[in-house]
Amino acid sequence: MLIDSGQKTIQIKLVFYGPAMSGKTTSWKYLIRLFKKNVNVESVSIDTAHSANARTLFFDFGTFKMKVGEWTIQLNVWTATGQDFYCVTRETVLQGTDGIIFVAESQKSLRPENEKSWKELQDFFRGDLEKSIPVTICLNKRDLSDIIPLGAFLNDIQMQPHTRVFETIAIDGINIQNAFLNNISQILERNKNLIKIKDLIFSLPVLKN
Ligand SMILES: Nc1nc2c(ncn2[C@@H]2O[C@H](COP(=O)(O)OP(=O)(O)OP(=O)(O)O)[C@@H](O)[C@H]2O)c(=O)[nH]1
Ligand SMILES: [Mg+2]
Repeated sequence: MLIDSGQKTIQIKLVFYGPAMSGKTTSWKYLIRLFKKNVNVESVSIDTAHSANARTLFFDFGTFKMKVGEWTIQLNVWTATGQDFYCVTRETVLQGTDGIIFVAESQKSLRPENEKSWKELQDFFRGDLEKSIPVTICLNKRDLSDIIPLGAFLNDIQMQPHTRVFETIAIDGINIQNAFLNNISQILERNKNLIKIKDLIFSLPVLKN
């Protein structure tokens, strides 16, 4: 997080992370559309060259500026690629991030992929992930039929009690904004001594669909 008290600007970095094809780019695109619709938000977005089948090659990146009172919050939002061929890029994308949204797969057949990706993420943070950084989980694709029950998922992914799980449908934007705001609120809460503007946490705008 970068805080410029003179300019009254706070920069926050957030990364969508998770197994291949779980819906990271779809969630990110939904947020981009949402922010672009909102008149108070300036935004720029880049999705890096996607392969022919629309897989993310390296990352997607978007930046949004929102006015909250007299402060400007600049949100820099990235997605990491889930493709193992490009796994070296994942750690780079995570550098200096303030928060992580872990987008998990709901399809039963892909259950081990969640555990693998979650373990990789834990390893990047030497097992200290949720202590060092706010994490929010999206259990995505809840619209599909053969899906992992929430209870079974919670059993697979051993997370800290303070980490929240949202059941999402990224293609329809269901719960994506809630997961996003949960992560941003945790980031602001953790840094409240630095920011000294508690009200900020409670005044994040909820954008209209
Ligand atoms: N049914 C359903 N399909 C979804 C949902 N979210 C994403 N998808 C589909 O899943 C596929 C992969 O979505 P992406 O957003 O590209 O996944 P990703 O995690 O960015 O994939 P990589 O960048 O390759 O790791 C696409 O065909 C999406 O349309 C969802 O909530 N429900
Ligand atoms: Mg992607």
